[in-house]
Amino acid sequence: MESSGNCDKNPKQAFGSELAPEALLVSVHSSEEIVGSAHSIISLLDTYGVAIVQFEKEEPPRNQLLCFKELFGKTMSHDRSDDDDITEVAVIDESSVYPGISSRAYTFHTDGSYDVNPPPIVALRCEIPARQGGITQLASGKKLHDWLSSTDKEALESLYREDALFINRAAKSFSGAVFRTYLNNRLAIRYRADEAVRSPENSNVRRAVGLVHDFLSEEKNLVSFRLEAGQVLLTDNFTVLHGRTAFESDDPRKLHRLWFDGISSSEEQACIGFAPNE
Ligand SMILES: O=C(O)CCC(=O)C(=O)O
Ligand SMILES: [Fe+2]
Repeated sequence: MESSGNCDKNPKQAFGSELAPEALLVSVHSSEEIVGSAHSIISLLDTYGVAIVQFEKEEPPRNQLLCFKELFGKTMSHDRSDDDDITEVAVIDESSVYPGISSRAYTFHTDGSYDVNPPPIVALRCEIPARQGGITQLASGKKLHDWLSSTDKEALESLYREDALFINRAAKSFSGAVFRTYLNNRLAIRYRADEAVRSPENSNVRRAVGLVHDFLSEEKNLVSFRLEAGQVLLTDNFTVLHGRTAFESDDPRKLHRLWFDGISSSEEQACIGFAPNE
């Protein structure tokens, strides 16, 4: 299990547009050598909640995703995932209410936001980048929490309510908090804002969700870049929100996604979640 002593030293760092995407890159020759880069990858995840692994060798997407089991433990399945729990991310149904399988923008979200236990670690590997658009966007949940804490405590508190986020997806519905305590002294974010989300009934929550939307609309709070073929975006799903911009509907853009429980038997464990500013 996670050593909380180690995690106490890693409260995570808030980040915005000043963080150059290149600072998140770790170059690795092949999937067989991933353990040798574990320290660099986990350090980035512990600092910001995100790392981008660039594989130099051409290998099947499957190898370049499954190798992360050595760092992040067991894989977790999804409604559409295959026997290895891998899900293809491409234009599958333009008319679907779910932006993830269309070419529409996929706004900022936590993966598995409608599950009681969302995946702690998300890996997204790019196979074919978009010709135009399809830009990856990241936002720090820690920065959002710190900003609300210093500007509007009432709004922040309302986001801890169990009815702050109400999601309807497939046959599932879920009601939960945007911010919650996770493993004693750490916090986790859970958010999405697409068609699956119902407007909050409570007026404080409605106002707070409006502030979150404002935060996520400001360029200075976002890191944006094009994920290239052979790159794997790794996020601490409880600290960092991710999304992507729209692209053309006939674009062959293709990614693969795999979720991990974050509990590995290796020496180093990633610290999931963040600590708030005092
Ligand atoms: O298409 C992308 O770049 C992101 C996809 C995504 O966030 C997801 O499938 O959960
Ligand atoms: Fe996602």
